[in-house]
Amino acid sequence: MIRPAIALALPLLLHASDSGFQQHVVENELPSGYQVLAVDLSGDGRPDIVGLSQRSDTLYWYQYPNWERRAIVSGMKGMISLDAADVDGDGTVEIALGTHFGQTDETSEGRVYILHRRAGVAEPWEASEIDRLPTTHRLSFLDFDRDGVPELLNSPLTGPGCRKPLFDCETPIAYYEPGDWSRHYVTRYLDGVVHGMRAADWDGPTVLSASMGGIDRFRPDGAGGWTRMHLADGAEAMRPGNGASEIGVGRSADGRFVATIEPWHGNQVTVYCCEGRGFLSRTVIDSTLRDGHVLNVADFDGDGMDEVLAGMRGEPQRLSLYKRGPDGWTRRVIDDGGISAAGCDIADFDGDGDADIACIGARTGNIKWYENRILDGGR
Ligand SMILES: [Ca+2]
Ligand SMILES: [Ca+2]
Ligand SMILES: [Ca+2]
Ligand SMILES: [Ca+2]
Repeated sequence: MIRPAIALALPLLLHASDSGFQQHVVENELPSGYQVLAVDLSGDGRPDIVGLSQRSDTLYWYQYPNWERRAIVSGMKGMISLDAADVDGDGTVEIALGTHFGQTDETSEGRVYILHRRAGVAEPWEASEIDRLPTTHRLSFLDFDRDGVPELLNSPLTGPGCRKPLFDCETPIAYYEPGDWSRHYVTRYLDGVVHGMRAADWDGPTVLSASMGGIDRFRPDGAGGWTRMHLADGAEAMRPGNGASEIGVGRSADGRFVATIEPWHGNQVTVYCCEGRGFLSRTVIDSTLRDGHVLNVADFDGDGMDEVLAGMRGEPQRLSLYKRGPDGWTRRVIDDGGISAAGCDIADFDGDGDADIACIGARTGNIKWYENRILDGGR
């Protein structure tokens, strides 16, 4: 068998090392998985896993440690995104859930629900609809005014009137105040498809967006508004093949770096280095993804610097971890073909102090968690 010349495609990579992670199956029969969320729903202090499928009408959670599956809510259509936080201060989390997804406002109602837990862990939750914002796509809680109550961010895929194939429109990021859940805006003026939005703590609460217009950073200005900083344009190509698709921010020896998947559902893992240099250095550290859909940044080996996790839905369905060294970035393949990763989340599932990974597969219809054994000496 003739293997492709990976060295040509990955000039900055040395060689793949042992995975350093042990795989565990959580679910093998959930079609069209899209997002996983690690959150303690049972109250034992360990993260459980919520798994969202685009084809199922039921939202499931899986209880640590045996991953027994239970329904959170049923009768939902076109689920696309969720996040969890305790918004009413009673000590248990609520879940925000986005449904009725479609790529434009012609095809998507974009309903947003808050799910409240009832008494027992096995009972279905109560769903309250709080908004309809077409193409609702990324929900994330962030206490950006730091009053102890998290606001809910909602980043739709496209804005009003957006149409295929060029998606030439302005797209907002909205937020809701817990309580009356009134809708406000971080911005109304992102460029075309906004596939990625991440709430982060970057010298305070920060919202990062990845759109056809590239990478933007929003910070609360302290007076009820937001300050926007355009960090980079992303991939340069003919629309709609331009810009960025997923986004994360991490720590390096040279200050903060930003990592992305580019362009929309793209083939590149890209790193912008670094904050002290104005993110002027753009480095494509892998260009072999197909339908890249996962980008997470965390410190997996405990050295205080962050690595980049990236995954793809398309063949060869590879999940990889990238680490910056003195000679560039090296890749560690964590899963080679066993998950068409649509979403991953990072948590310490086994409680040994290091960051583990949970991912959900689209075509593979599965959920796995990957036990971090890097500090145990590899495999
Ligand atoms: Ca609560
Ligand atoms: Ca708040
Ligand atoms: Ca590290
Ligand atoms: Ca761990």
